[in-house]
Amino acid sequence: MADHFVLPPDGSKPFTDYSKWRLDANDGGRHVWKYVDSEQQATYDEPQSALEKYWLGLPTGCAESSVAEDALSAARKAFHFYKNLQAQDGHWPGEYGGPMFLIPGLVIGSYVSEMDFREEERRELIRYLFNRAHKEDGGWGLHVEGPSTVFGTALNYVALRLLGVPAEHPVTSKARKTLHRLGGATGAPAWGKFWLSILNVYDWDGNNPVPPELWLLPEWLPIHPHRWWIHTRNVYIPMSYLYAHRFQAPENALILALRKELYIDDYDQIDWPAQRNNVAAVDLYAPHTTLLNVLFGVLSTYEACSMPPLRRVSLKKVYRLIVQEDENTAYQTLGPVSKMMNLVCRYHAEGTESFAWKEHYKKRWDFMWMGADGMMMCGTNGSQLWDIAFMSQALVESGLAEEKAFQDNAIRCLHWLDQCQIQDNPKHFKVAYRHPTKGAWPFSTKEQGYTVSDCTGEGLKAVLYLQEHLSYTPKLVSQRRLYDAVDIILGMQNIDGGFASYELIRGPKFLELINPAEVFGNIMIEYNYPECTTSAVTALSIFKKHYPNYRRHDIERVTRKAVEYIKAAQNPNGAWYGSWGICFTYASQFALESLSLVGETYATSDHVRRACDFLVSKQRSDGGWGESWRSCEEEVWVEHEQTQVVQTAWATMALMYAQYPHRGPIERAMKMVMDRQLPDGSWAQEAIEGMFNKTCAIAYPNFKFSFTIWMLGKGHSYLQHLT
Ligand code: LAN
Repeated sequence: MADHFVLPPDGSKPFTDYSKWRLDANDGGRHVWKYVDSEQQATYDEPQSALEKYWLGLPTGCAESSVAEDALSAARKAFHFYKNLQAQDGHWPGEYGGPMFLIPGLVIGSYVSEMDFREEERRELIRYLFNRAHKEDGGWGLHVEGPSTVFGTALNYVALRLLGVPAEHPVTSKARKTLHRLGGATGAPAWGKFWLSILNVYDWDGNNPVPPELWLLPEWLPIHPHRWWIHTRNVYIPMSYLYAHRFQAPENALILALRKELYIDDYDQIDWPAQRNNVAAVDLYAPHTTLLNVLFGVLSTYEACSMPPLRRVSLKKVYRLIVQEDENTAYQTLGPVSKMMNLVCRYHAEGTESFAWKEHYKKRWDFMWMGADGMMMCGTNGSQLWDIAFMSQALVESGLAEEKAFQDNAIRCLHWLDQCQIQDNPKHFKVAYRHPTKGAWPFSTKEQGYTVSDCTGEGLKAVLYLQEHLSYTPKLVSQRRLYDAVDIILGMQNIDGGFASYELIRGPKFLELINPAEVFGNIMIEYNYPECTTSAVTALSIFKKHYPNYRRHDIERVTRKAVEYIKAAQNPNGAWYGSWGICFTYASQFALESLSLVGETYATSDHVRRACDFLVSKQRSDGGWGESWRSCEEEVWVEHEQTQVVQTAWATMALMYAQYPHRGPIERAMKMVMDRQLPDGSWAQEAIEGMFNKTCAIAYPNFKFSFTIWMLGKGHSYLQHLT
């Protein structure tokens, strides 16, 4: 097959036969796309499902009907469509793309570890990068909607070359021009420099030190890495291992060619140490502080004189942490960056015949998603729990779950949520610096196995709604397990009342001064987030309604303090700044849900009134809201060119939590969302929905179903009760 494939000039048409892709999604929510070849035909002679067709961008053949008459009918029509996208096991699979620095890790990490791709995967990875290259300049940014950067362009260029695209192809030629205009790969930020060094197309001397010895510091020290934000430390653990070994792929013709292509200057003439702090202006978000530069200076001196015994001990320690992380997560690891770095470390230490190499090989698939534009690498192994939790609540709150046609769907939601709850602490627990997990829900799957505060909150809410508010569902999640979830949540409140993402805040704020990543903000420690805080406390208070006796006083105390934190976190503009979705619209929905718990509404609370007035002031003439991802970066409201269905749903939910007394804005918003509904009941994909670390956008395509259905269903009865 590889022999007949002539690389097309662009990615407008599929590079494989799309009717042959099948999704395996019924193994605890694991997502694996497979290509049916002749030997497998027997296993796959079932026709493609609507679910598969939808995500591949093929016509689904689902029924179409005329415009819905009222909001509830629109919600019903939407769910009639959306239930076709539910996997047999109950969850809604989906793409989780957006960041543009993940395919390079996948491709470079695989290349240097002697891991191949299937031919169809290779082609569609290429096609995805072709399709994501910016029309104007041929480069790539930090994420799909961001302008071309050195990080995005240099690394995705390398990925294409490793995947077999020649340097003279129109796509690579155009990208290379942009890379050179931006100054060449010497201006890549630290993580870019790192991947290029691994591949041996950038000199290790051009990197700031990443010493594994940090792990030998006493644990009580405020800067000890176990106190860092979990994603940052899990990236720096394998990074320090590979840095200490100065791991690099053996030179070959392709590597030598890349050394010529990536730079403006002659590779052998580059002054590498001078490149350590060279980051292109378009890439830079969080410049080094003086403190960090001084620290790097000291560490560089240490590197120069190197102390082998200390290095040996610390390497042992970081390698142990890598193995423990792999084993705790069944070789998924916490995220996509650590996934590929851990994989390279295991390859370096144990080779291609090891169990670890083979498991890592298989688990790459969990991050690879086939879409209409080709194959991408996702931000995690999916957003399974997060999506099903919102959808379950939407089903119950809209009243749709009571309808005969949808009861089976609701029961399947509950089954999935039941199996997803983590019932034990990690295998390697305290030694791996892990937070307890017993009773928690994770963001994606149980196998990945990390506690997230708000995922536990939304998971618990979803189970309570399904088990307690519906007459026909079995009580799959026992009282004991609900208590375990409550214990987890109660244990995650920080002293000032807020909730962070995966753990308690472990380190001091000044650690942010040594953020070495340059392209992300707020990554060194955990922070409180209004979104996480809301999911946690709203879950507690719904739980308390059904189980009034369990840890009642703790729940009341925690709720009070959380609400105080929420109030204190309100932005002067009246809204709340959101870190995980875009942006003021997203977080204000959550914050107002928190305030509604303690009876603070538009009529009674100044906080709520200011928030509503702000939101209403941003409603556009078509009834919708439209906020750009740039709000997160700039920390002020930035309008989007178009209004967005998902944000309109969030803003309207916010107004309803606030018991906003005027029907006009709510009615107009609902009408806008209904007007955009397509004949099959779905909504078209609009702008990207999610964010992280201030600068990077990430896709939540299932939100255009869950939040619209929720808002239309809730809005329908809200307006009926408004006098
Ligand atoms: C996510 C996705 C989900 C998200 C929410 C649950 C929405 C949030 O409320 C808490 C934080 C969390 C779990 C989160 C943290 C950071 C993640 C894992 C991501 C945004 C998905 C991808 C991102 C990860 C850090 C990407 C890799 C990049 C690095 C900087 C390591």
